[in-house]
This record gives sequence, C-alpha cells and structure tokens, in this order.
Amino acid sequence: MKEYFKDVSKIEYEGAKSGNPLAFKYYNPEEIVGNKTMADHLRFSVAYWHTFTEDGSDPFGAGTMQRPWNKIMDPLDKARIRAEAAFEFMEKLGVDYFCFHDRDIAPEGDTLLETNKNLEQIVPLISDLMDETGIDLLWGTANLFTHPRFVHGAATAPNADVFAYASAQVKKALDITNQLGGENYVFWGGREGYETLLNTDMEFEQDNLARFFEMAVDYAEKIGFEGQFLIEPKPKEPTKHQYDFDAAAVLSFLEKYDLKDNFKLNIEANHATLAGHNFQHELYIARINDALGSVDANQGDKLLGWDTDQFPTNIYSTTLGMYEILKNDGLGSGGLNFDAKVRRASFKPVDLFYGHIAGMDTFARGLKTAYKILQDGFLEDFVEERYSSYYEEEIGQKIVNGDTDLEELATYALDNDDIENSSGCQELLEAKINQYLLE
Ligand code: XLS
Ligand code: CA
Ligand code: CA
Repeated sequence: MKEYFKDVSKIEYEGAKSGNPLAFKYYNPEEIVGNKTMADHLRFSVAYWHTFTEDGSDPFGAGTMQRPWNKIMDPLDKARIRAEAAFEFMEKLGVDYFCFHDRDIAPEGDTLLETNKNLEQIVPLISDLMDETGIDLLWGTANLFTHPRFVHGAATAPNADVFAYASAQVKKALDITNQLGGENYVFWGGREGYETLLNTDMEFEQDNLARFFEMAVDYAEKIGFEGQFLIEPKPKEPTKHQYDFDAAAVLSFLEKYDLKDNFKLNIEANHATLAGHNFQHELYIARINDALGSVDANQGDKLLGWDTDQFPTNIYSTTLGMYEILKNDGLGSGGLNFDAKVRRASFKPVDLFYGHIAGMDTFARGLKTAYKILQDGFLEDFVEERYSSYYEEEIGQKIVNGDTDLEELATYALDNDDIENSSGCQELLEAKINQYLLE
C-alpha cells in the first residue's frame, strides 16, 4: 500500500530526556501503572474529523492544511485515500482507537439514499483497515449539525421532517457503528438548543429529544448493538444555549425521562470550561453519578472563550482529570479521544504527529502523577479528616444516618456556642500538588 506520511516512522518511547520531537517522552504504552499498562489506562483515540477532514479554514480565510489527499477531486476517491492515510497515521502513532461522524468518512450525496450508498462503499474498506492494523472503533456518531437542513436543530427541530431525517441518519450510523464493532455511540447535541426563547417551545423540544434517544435505545437492542450510549454535554456553540449544557443538566434530563440506565456521559475538557467549570469538575460530577463513560481530551483557551479544541498540554488539568478517572476505576468501554485540532498555522502533516504526541505525553504524565497522589492518599486523607465530625462524633453520625431532626439539632446547637472550624488549607494543598508535578 502507498505510504502517505513517508517522513515519519513508528513513534517510540524514548524517555523524558529525549530531544527527538517524534518520540514519546512520558507515554510508554507497556509500562505498568498500578494494575494495568498505560495503554490500557489511557485508551487513546484519534478523532477522524479534526485530524483527517479539517482543512484549517476559518471565518476569515481558506483552508491551510497540507494533506496527502488534497489534490484528489472525486469525493469517494478522496474518502478512500483519506481512510488509508488515516490508518497509516494511527498505526505509526500507536493509538488503539478512532472515532468518527458518519459524514467524516464518506461524502454526502444528493439524496439520503445516495449518501447511504457512499457510506456502504467506504465502511468495508475501513473494516479491512481495522482488521489489518488492529485499531478499533471507540465510538461512532452522526453529524446532525453541518447541513443547512439542521438550521433549527435535528431531534429538537420544529419540523417533523427534519426529526425523521435525523432519525434515519442515526439508524444508519448505529448500523455502521455496530458493523465496525464500535464500543460506544455518542450523541452530541450540535444544534439541539435555541437562539431565542421567543420562538421556542422548550418543553416540547426536550420531550422530542427524549423520544429520539428512546428510539435509538430500542433500535440498538433490535440490531444487537451492545455498545454504551454516551451524551456529550456542551453549553453553547453552535446554538446560544444547548440543552445538554453540562454534566449536571444532562443527568437531570436523563433522570426526568427515565433514561439514566441507558446513557453515560462523554466529558469534553473544552466544553467543561465553556460551561464555566473545569475538566475535573465535570468528570467528578459524572463519576459520583455513576455516569463517567468516556472523555474528549482537549483544552480550550479562556482568553478566547470559544471551543478552540486544542491539543491538551496543560499537565495540571490532565493530572486532576486522571485523578478522577482513576477514582472511577477507569473509563470502562470509553477512552481518551483527542477531539483536538492543530492550529491553522500548524499546517504540515508532521504537525498532526506533534499535536498527538504532546497530548499523549501530557495525559501519560498526568496518569503517573495522579496515581502517585492517590497512592500516597494525601488528598483523600485530608478530605476525610475535613468531614470527620460526621463519622466520629455522635451528632454527625445521627445526621448521616437520618436519626435526628431539627428539634434535636436545635437543642444541641443551643448548648454549643463555641463552634470550632478547621482550616481548608487550600494553599498548602496546591503547593503539595506542585511538589508532585515537579518531582
Ligand atoms: C463539538 C463536539 C463534537 C462531538 C462529536 O464541539 O465536540 O465534535 O464530540 O459530535
Ligand atoms: Ca467533543
Ligand atoms: Ca469541542
């Protein structure tokens, strides 16, 4: 088969002192951390859209990306070459998974039938490439936001024909995800939200979104798809307000519509910051609700304030993110999907390797540091001690066990004027985290 990234050979682990930009400094796939290898902890995945279809265009200028498939004009030929190049890239990088939207892998035709036929041409090729390389599908999804028909949303569109079209697309995307052995299926509500409440029946739209999810669950059962369904929260962009605003909003939606058993969350770091949280917060909320399914590993830029989808290089964030993932006992069938794009000015093919290597090293180092923090237990011990009055003192035990009431607590408090609080020690804890990071 033709080689597309000729200047790059297999990326190897060379250790922290290596000066080779095309080598891992911290990600050593076979290295054991705790009870499993780094590769098994991290389950890295490449996002087909950013890495293989993104052209670098922005509202002010044309595409900049230099890619081996740029000159191919026929859309299906382009899709084929792109698939071959994609698997060469992923194999050289040494990732075990990839993710795609239906429209990333095959072009949209003039009709839905034609579009489905395009997919049917490309999916067998992808299946062969998966077999040849051993790279698996972490998740599939449907693009329900790019085409103008989705101007008002997909499952939340005010037009039943659009709802039906979106359903047809999800049906097909589930079929191909199942065919390719996908371990999860993601719903990201691209335009499922509103621009103004003046023209929106929010209750009806949310009821419809729940109907859509129910139908997907039923269809998955029918075709024997055993992957995990995931919802990916995002507060805004492209709509002003998205219904899947953040982890907490999605969890309450799932609770309301009795869907909690069928869905987990795909937490994206950049979406967390857009929602005014941080990466750890969103992972934490998902974890304590037994809903942490998978991660879109990237980072935003708070000075810009939109979804910049940058490669994760912030070691502080990945450390505390991995801390939550370890406390969750891993991601199960999920993984760390680099929903990240190289900057418009990083247009050389080799930049794709640099971006992923940076992200993989940053998470690998985060994993090791988080594991050490957990092993030493200093954070857990501190937090436990902070709440100890609920476990060590009679009044606390009564509160926790539901053995008291306002009257008894009032009697207790009236007799207890000298309340003593202990320090929260934030600065001490932050300094300790720094010690681990700089070790
Ligand atoms: C966009 C989302 C999207 C989902 C998949 O902001 O991150 O890429 O991950 O549809
Ligand atoms: Ca994402
Ligand atoms: Ca994003």
